[in-house]
Amino acid sequence: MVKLTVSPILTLALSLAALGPLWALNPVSIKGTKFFDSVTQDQFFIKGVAYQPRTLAAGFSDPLSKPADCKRDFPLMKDLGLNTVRVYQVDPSLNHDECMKALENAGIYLILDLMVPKHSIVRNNPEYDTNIWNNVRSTIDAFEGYPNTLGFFVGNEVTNDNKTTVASGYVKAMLRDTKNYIASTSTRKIPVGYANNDDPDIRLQIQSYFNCGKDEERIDFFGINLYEWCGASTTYKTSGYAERTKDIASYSIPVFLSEFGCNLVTPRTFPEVKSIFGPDMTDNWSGGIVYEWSQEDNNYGLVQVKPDNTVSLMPDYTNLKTVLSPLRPTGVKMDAFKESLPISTCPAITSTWEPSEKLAPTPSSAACDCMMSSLSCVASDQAVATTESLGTLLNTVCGMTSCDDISSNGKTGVYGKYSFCSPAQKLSYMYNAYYTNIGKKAAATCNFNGMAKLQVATKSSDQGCSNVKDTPNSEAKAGGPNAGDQVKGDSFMVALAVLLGVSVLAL
Ligand SMILES: *[C@@H]1O[C@H](CO)[C@@H](O)[C@H](O)[C@H]1NC(C)=O
Ligand SMILES: CC(=O)N[C@H]1CO[C@H](CO)[C@@H](O)[C@@H]1O
Repeated sequence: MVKLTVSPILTLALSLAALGPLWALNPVSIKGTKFFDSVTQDQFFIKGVAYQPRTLAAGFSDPLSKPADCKRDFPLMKDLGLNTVRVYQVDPSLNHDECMKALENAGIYLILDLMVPKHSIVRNNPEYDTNIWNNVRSTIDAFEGYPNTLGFFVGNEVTNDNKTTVASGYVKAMLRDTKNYIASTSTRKIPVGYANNDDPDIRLQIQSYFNCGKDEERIDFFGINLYEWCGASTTYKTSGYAERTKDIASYSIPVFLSEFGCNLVTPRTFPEVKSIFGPDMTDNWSGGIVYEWSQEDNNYGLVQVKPDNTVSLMPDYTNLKTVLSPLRPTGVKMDAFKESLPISTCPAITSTWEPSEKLAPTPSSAACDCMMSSLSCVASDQAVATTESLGTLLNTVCGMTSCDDISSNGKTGVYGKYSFCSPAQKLSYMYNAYYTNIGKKAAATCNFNGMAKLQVATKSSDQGCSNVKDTPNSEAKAGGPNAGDQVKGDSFMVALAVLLGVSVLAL
């Protein structure tokens, strides 16, 4: 019998290794117009599916926080030949380790949307405030450590016609902040993109807009939600797909279909898949994301989630697998790929393309907190609790005294010094302005039917407050196991396991 003495560090390595597979997916990186596996240097084509099951959940639900569902669904996606999921909404405060591991085990990457309905830039009345930005930062914190986080979408169809173009300026401000934040907090340059709708009036402006200007204000990849190919009687040429390929032929960054799969003819047979992953499109596109995994009211499902929480495959699943499985685009190798195209020219500002070149400032909670501590009259708890009517309350006070300090105008490029504060903070600032300037600090003027209340200011004025900057989300990072450390831990384990394998063989 051979007596083995195992050093403590090897024991540690063994027990860590027992926790999960030793391999991790190689991060995907971008060179020019294409995605590549950063280790093998193979070109990477997105074979994706939109993943946001909502059948059994009332309202908001984070699909990457439900390990049982993840383990049910991801092997089926792998079987179908998919390598990417697009998720639209998560809750950054929940734990995603198990689902991200389950994704990785299935060889699948994540593209995650950063804006959720509750905290988003609204196309008809765009604003970019601390609530939105803090949620974005927390989401980046929660996902940047996973090696299979392929990218983030900074917006999805925000501007969707020629009347809502100002909103794109606010998205671009958030893009700038998102890219700067990733650069300062992440060990890996996770790319950031935008998903466009396919509005004929403005799609080319949007495409150019997000790929023009300064480095930090440009997306790294572009998605088009494309539903032009409906049914098997349509072809690459007649569907509009060939036209869209011309639109992007000289675009300098990777483009893919961030959603596809028209369902005017059902069950879907996905004839477009042969073009997307074949010679028609692989020179110019990087794949696509079929809409969507689970059957919902809008009838796009590949699978049906049943009441007992199991799934059954729908005809669309089988049909997609049939067309997808023979297609294996190989593309080019990263080191051999030299093509480099110029960035886009910014679209001219016209009556149907209105965003100002001057972007909204970076929202700073620290600036708003500083301002709040200088106020003597603030919104009452009752006012803050009535989130829906904050806008109405603001309109009322803005009818009485100037709201310039809290307003923003993305068309003229004029942004008030507290335009990025939360609605409740803005209301407080305005109640205080009314109380100070019009009410001459008479206690009775800080009331507004119980919506305002007096407080003791801890600062004598708000001077300098608007320039106070936030630091990166240090609290969020210190709060729990940092996913970034885990990744480093994984490669440490791989290295140790390799050493261990060698020494075991040597025995
Ligand atoms: C704006 O969009 C509408 C709806 O698509 C279209 O009818 C109109 O012609 C467009 N306006 C301009 C100036 O392009
Ligand atoms: C419309 C179209 O197919 N455009 C281009 C796609 O990519 C190839 C290779 O880079 C070009 O030669 C095509 O002109």
